[in-house]
Amino acid sequence: MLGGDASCDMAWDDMERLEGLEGLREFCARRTKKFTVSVEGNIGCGKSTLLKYFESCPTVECLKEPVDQWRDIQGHNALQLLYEDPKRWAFSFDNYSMLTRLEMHRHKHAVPVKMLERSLFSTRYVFVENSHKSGMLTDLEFAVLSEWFDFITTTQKVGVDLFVYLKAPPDVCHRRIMARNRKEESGVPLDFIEKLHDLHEDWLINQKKYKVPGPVLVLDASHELPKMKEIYEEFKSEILCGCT
Ligand code: D5M
Ligand code: MG
Repeated sequence: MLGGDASCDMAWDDMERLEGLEGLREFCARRTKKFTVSVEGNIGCGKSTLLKYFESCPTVECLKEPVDQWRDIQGHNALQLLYEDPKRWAFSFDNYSMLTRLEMHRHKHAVPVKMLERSLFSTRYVFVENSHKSGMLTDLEFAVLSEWFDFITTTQKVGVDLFVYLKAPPDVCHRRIMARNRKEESGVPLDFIEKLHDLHEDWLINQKKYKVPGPVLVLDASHELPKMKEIYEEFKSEILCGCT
């Protein structure tokens, strides 16, 4: 295993004595330890695809990144505004993004594994960090978001048992973003993806400025889908913290 407190209070093998859906419910009711896995990585690295792959797994509940919510905050498309005029809208966007992340972290799951598409931590250590470094957030706006983050992470249950880092070269991500053709992202420059890549590396690999609050499993996400599916299968047990 990967370290961290990933021990189950009841062996998954015991499932064999508890059959079918009823057995799964019984198992879940008797467990006290559940797992939260956060899938991290650059825009276009394949996070949604990985979640989709594990969605049908009865031990997993997947929570997609709330992009649709960001596109319609009481009629406002925050994602579009962010890309159109980041200096004006980064604070509003990141503020709201943190709220929706907190909702994901607090979501109670009945099955053993909750799989998140990104976390509060990547919002702060990658996106907010990048917006500040590139002058899209003023020092004051950055300080406000940082204090919110510190308050939330010290007072709320937002723990993550495993970070799965889908690592892919920026040019590969950029190509996939252009191919998926999300209208808000049509003008995303490669340079932006490179900056986000470096911040993911700083946080999840080098752990220079910020520590990762959990173990990290790094997967090479540079391949096309058929090979990616093989990688998901190979690492299924690790990705699901043993709850396959
Ligand atoms: O796509 C998610 C989209 O949302 C992508 O355009 C980046 C954007 N995003 C996500 N979180 C943030 C924050 N916190 N700030 C700015 N932009 C953000 P995906 O392919 O799932 O990464
Ligand atoms: Mg996605």
